[in-house]
Amino acid sequence: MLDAFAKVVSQADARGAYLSTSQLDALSAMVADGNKRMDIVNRITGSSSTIVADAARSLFAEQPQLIAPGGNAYTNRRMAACLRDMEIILRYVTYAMFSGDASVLDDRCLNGLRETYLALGTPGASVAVGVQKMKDAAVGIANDRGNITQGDCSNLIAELSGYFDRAASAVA
Ligand code: PEB
Repeated sequence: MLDAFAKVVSQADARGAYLSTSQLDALSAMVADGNKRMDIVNRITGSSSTIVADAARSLFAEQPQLIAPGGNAYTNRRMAACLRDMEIILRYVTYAMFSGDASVLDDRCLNGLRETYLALGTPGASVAVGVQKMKDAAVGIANDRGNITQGDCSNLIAELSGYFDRAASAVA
């Protein structure tokens, strides 16, 4: 599990080199946007239950076969497992966003997840739709300016979207 700093150090060390100017510039840009990054993580964390519940509700409205008798989220046990899975994925996305690096998401959440769903008979494509719905909600929350005037967040939003896309494509 790496963060953006450890990643750059490990890449430089593998080459036996000092940190390059471009590596330092990239990290320096990341530090400059640090408060925005924390704010995004904080907002998503604070709204996590809503993000998960709304995404699940919308997924089941679109794919009612999941909650019909015999469906993959039918019975409270499976419904609970499904909501829990979405919560876990969202939590790891917030860790990746905080770290500025996908490795925590990859190593601790996505690694083997497709195989797990295959073995369980859980439709990965439906999980991916749920993840995309969480992405839309999280991006909306992260982008919500309220009555604050603030700078450009597009790089951070693109990075955030990328973590959700990574999770969705890992299971689809
Ligand atoms: C991954 N999910 C399930 C299981 C595991 C995971 C390991 C089997 C064990 C269990 O039930 O707890 N666990 C989960 C995860 C990590 C982890 C992401 C990462 C660290 O440790 N059913 C649907 C929807 C979807 C769904 C499409 C969007 O209809 C999920 C939610 N996951 C789902 C369901 C089960 C499950 C298990 C229903 C239970 C399957 C079953 O027992 O039949």
